[in-house]
Amino acid sequence: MPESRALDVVIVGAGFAGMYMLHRTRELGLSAIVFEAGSDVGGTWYWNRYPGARCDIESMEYSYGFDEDLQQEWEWTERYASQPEILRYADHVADRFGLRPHMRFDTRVTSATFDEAATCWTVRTDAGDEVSAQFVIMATGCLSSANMPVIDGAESFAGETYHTGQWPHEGVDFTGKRVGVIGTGSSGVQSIPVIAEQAAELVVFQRTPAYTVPARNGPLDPDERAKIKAEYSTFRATNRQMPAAFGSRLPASDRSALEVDAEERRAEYEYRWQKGLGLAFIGAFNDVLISPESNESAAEFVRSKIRDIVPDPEVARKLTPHQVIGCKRLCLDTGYYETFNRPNVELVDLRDTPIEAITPTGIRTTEGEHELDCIVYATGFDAMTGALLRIDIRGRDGLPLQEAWAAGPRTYLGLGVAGFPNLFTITGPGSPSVLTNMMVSIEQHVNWIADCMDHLRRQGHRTIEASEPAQDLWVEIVNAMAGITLFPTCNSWYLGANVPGKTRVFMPFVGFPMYAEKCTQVAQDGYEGFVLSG
Ligand code: NA7
Repeated sequence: MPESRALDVVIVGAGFAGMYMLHRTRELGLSAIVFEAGSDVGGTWYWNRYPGARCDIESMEYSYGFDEDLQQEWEWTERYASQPEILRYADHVADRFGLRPHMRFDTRVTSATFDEAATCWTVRTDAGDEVSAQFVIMATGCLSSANMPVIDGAESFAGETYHTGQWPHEGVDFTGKRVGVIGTGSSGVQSIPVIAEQAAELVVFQRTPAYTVPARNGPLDPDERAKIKAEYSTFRATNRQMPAAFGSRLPASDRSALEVDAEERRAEYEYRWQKGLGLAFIGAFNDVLISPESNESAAEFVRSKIRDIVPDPEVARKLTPHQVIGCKRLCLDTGYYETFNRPNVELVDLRDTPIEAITPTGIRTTEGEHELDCIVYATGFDAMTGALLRIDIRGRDGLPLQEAWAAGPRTYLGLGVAGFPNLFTITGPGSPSVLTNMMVSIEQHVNWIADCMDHLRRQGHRTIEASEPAQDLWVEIVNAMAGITLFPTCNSWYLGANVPGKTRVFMPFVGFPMYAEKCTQVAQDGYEGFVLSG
């Protein structure tokens, strides 16, 4: 039966953001519904079931910290959790906090329209629901709208095609198959070694070579796990003080890479490479993402590893990246570069030989045709704004969000948008989100939004809305922060540069602790920069 109720809150998305938002909303005694396009909870981890899918933040950190009993009872088994284990965790949380009765699955929100006279939103779905609510909270995820490249002849392919972000639930058996993978970001880097072991032949179509460091994943040491659990809340609090809200067991470096000699530099990179410290490889020195020379020293270290691992000089050359390391998100792998030493794996460098077309039997580059039974698109996402702009969101005076963001997303704190009262975005553009441990950013945003709704109720306000001047200034600050770093130097999805036609704007805010402090201050100052009314 389609819903036609009047509620306090509509939440869009049942990933980790939507789940916790629902929990907090219900704790406040507000009525709420979650609409979710998938058939169950989990968000990113519901959709990304490709072989080898795994989190690149350690499992003891990539989990909720809001409930002491929850964090004590859940036992992660691996250092970096696999997709199935994270999905089991999401399932456990949904059961434990009784969330599912308030969720509508297989239901995609199609529009949200602000009604000025009634000061409420009307939310419609593809299942015929029409719900009105005082607040709409977008928990739509940063990496949830698949990026499918437009390639000539793609529809003519007679074999099977898959996108890593929309993987079949029953899994895919590549045994005996000739498989082509397009894309070598995190999803390609994680899936390629696993597919290579199963497939008869694997052809990897690479446009930009990836920097990746070994995850050195393995079972979690029970002593280490117990040690963290013994002081979990302190551990979480220390992580929140880290620039990207994770990795506090390794103190942030206070040295420039240029301050030490070549031997010491190499030793530091080697230590992090051997220990499997993952994204913290970039944190070896405090200026790897700021100084081009420092960055080059880290990049060159990884390049030397590629030369060591891959004996064929031509393959090694093709695999070697030359962009700034960390500019595109660093990948964590298990045997990625080694995979290209296998006799059943071929690497096609699309910079030398671009794709001309997809044919009924394979992929044709300028060099000839590769015959394939399956094509895997590991081509990423329309990140951060894709899922929001797919919904027809209309604010004051019927202004479409698509129009308000025509020149790139504009928000205040990544939480609110001028002209769109009572609409919140969890980990929206303009907040640290994808540059951090997402679980920490999600909790920080959900707590802020819940406190804000509570404040409005208590003070008798009906609406809250970002002011234009505060938003303009915030957009400038986000850009200025990015400008200090090397992030804007490559065509990354942080900039929207991976999607043809998307406006090139650096979307996340660099630096979690400073951001979180600003949000707290804004709330303490009576939601400074927002207009409260009614
Ligand atoms: P990414 O990191 O955006 O990677 C997508 C890959 O697909 C990347 O190598 C792209 O090359 C490639 N790509 C995209 N379009 C094309 C076309 N048209 N032709 C050839 N190659 C193409 O997405 P992932 O899913 O791997 O990872 C996303 C995030 O998930 C990751 O950062 C982690 O946070 C988890 P390009 O680099 O654009 O040249």
